[in-house]
Amino acid sequence: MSTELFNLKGKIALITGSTHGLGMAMAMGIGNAGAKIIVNGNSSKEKLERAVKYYISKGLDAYGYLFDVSDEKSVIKNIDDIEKNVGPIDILVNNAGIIKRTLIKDMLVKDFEEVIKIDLVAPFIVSKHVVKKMILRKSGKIINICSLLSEFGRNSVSAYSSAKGGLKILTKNMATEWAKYNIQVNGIGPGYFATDQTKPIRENGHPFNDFIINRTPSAKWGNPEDLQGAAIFLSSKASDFVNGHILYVDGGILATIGKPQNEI
Ligand code: GCO
Repeated sequence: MSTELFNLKGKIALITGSTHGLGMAMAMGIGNAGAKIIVNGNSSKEKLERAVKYYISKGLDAYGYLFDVSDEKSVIKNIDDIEKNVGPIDILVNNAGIIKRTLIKDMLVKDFEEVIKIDLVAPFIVSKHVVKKMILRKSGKIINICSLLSEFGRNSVSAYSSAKGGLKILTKNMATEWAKYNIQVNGIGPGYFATDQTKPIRENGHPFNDFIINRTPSAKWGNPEDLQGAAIFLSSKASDFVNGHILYVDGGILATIGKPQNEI
């Protein structure tokens, strides 16, 4: 049956940064397709526990692990614990990320470095240690959450787009090194989604809100659930010969140069 291609029953998926936002929506999708969900957060134990309870209340099999994805020692320890206590990580979604919106001339080096550390170095660290076990099993799926800003610049988000541009190329490097072990590494590039992260540029009459609606052929912000299809596809057998691809889910922004207000 064709739906079998997308069935994730019996799989275990670690989704970093899955206590809220896009990570949570993708984890829900992957969980509803049958996988056990490893929920990861770093900010607070309570928030993690609340998220795990939420997943369980929705009928999913979910387990929480609190760790900082940019701390290599802690990553190694938690991956070992997950594999020992829950089972092999079949699917890794490198989703955890941060953004700082400051113009380049005003941005502190330490702030630039912090964004690069979480958004680019951490996916390298987590993948490096998860893949070692995937290589032994000759099977695995890794999804790096890139961004529309893997392709574009924008005022005030230089560190974020540098990291996301780097993550796009890192995805291709991972695919190059690991495809021969039957490990597929791909990326998802979300466009503009209605999440907490975009709240400051979306609400209270912020001009960016109208700009995005006008700039997006679908003429709206994405709903986090819109990412579920892409996440399931790249986690499943359906994508077994797809390697190093970035799947943009952006309502068509990348397809167009945009339009003036009056359409013509
Ligand atoms: C911004 C947004 C973006 C989005 C998204 C774009 O300030 O431009 O927050 O960074 O989060 O990644 O695709």
